[in-house]
Amino acid sequence: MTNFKVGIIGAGPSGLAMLRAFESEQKKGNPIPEIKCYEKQDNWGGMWNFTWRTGVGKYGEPLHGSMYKYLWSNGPKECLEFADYTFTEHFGQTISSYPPREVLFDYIQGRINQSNARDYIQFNTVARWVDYIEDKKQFRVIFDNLKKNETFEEFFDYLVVGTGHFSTPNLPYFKGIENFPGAVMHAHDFRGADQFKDQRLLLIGSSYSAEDIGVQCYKHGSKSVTIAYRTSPIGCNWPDGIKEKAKLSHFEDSIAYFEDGSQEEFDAVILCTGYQHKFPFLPDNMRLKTNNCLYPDDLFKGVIFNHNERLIFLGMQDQYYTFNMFDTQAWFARDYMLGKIPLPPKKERIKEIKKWMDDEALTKTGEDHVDFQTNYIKDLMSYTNYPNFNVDKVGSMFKNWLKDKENNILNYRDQIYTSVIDGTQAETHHTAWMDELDDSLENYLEESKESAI
Ligand code: FAD
Ligand code: NA7
Repeated sequence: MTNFKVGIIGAGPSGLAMLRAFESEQKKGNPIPEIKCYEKQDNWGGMWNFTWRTGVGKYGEPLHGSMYKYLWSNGPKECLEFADYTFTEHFGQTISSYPPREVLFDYIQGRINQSNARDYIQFNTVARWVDYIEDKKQFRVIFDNLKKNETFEEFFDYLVVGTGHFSTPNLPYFKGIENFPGAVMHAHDFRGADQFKDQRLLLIGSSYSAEDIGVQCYKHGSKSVTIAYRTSPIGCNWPDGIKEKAKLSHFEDSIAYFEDGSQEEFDAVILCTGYQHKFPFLPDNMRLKTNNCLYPDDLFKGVIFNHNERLIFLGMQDQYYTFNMFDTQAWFARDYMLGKIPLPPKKERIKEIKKWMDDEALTKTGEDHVDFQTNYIKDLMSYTNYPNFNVDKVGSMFKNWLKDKENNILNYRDQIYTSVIDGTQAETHHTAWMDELDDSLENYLEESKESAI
């Protein structure tokens, strides 16, 4: 064991990637530091650990989960596949390209269950506050053991923050919304389409949440779905029953007024207005301050905090790539902590960060964003021994996925892709996505049903 100690906050896909990265080094017979991971929920998996709760959790903490019933992967699984653990290896059979939440959760667990990673994690434990002790070059972290209702502290030489950033809602005010008579909620509190059956729904925002909640509510029987965008529409070929409208102006009771002069009555409003990067346990000088973008400022290689080189953030970017990006970040962070990757002087780091940020500013289309993140991952991979995979090919799959969605938002999940890791071509799911109302693992893996497509 090396003589330093690493603290990991969060056991979602990012925190678990960090544990996996160290484990793979250990398996090679190489020394690793002492590691401790703290997770405020009672299980791992982060967002993928579904909760029926809203508001606060069992112990009164702000609830982390934003996922909902009937959530199916919103991108091809081949674009997020772990390079060291394939879907085929996990399920022992070929599956479709767009599995439901429970299936992806199972896959995440499958990889981490191969190790003793659970022993490193203390569940029901929330990070409350962090200090950096300059002369010792250590972090002092105060935690609450929620179950025991006890506070304790731990010291670490490196601190890895993997607490996600799709959990604290961005909740803008719209004039008159306080008098809207029906349900008003943020996407964070949406737990499924059932309650909106036969209702006229207004969704505010025009990104992933609006797109997916809108389509799900349409699928599960909402009377109509209207998506109000601020800057630009999602721009799919919407079916009758879903439409987009420019900027919402205000509400008068149940009527929404739009800036084009039109008005419409609604039964419910869901604010799909995104999330805030929120780190209530970090003091100002260690807090990452960013909006949802592809290259947050102050993070060297998108990972190492530039104002404190021992503070590491994982998964803070807006995400096309997910699980495989967290892996490449974790492998980079591991080799940096182990002293295998030297840190350039701060001036050079600032220059490099600026270069990436300038490049992001030049991106305009979804395809540009995909290229940007593809290049980012390729850069990270060039530093470590994360198993090589064809990132450019994954980038091409993402571009096809963008086209699929544009062509037909209702059946893009019926398309199939081929793994770049093991060459497995996905199976067509036994039921077309629009007809599939059962998102359970058992139903999904049932092989006997004949393909309906
Ligand atoms: P999270 O998964 O958010 O995990 C962070 C963990 O940190 C949580 O377990 C949390 O409890 C813990 N934590 C937070 N604060 C503290 C604290 N103070 N102390 C201790 N623990 C703490 N990605 C895809 O690839 N495909 C999809 O289809 C997809 N759909 C999505 C749908 C929704 C509605 C949302 C919100 C996200 C979706 N994502 C999807 C993106 C998803 O966020 C990532 O896949 C992934 O979960 C991010 O992993 P993470 O570990 O960085 O963060
Ligand atoms: P995103 O992708 O951050 O998008 C937020 C959206 O909210 C975006 O369209 C914004 O419009 C819109 N927004 C923000 N503030 C406002 C106001 N005041 N008025 C109108 N519209 C607003 O968040 P999502 O929740 O969609 O997706 C996050 C993750 O959750 C994602 O990874 C999914 O997988 C699930 P803008 O374009 O800025 O004008």
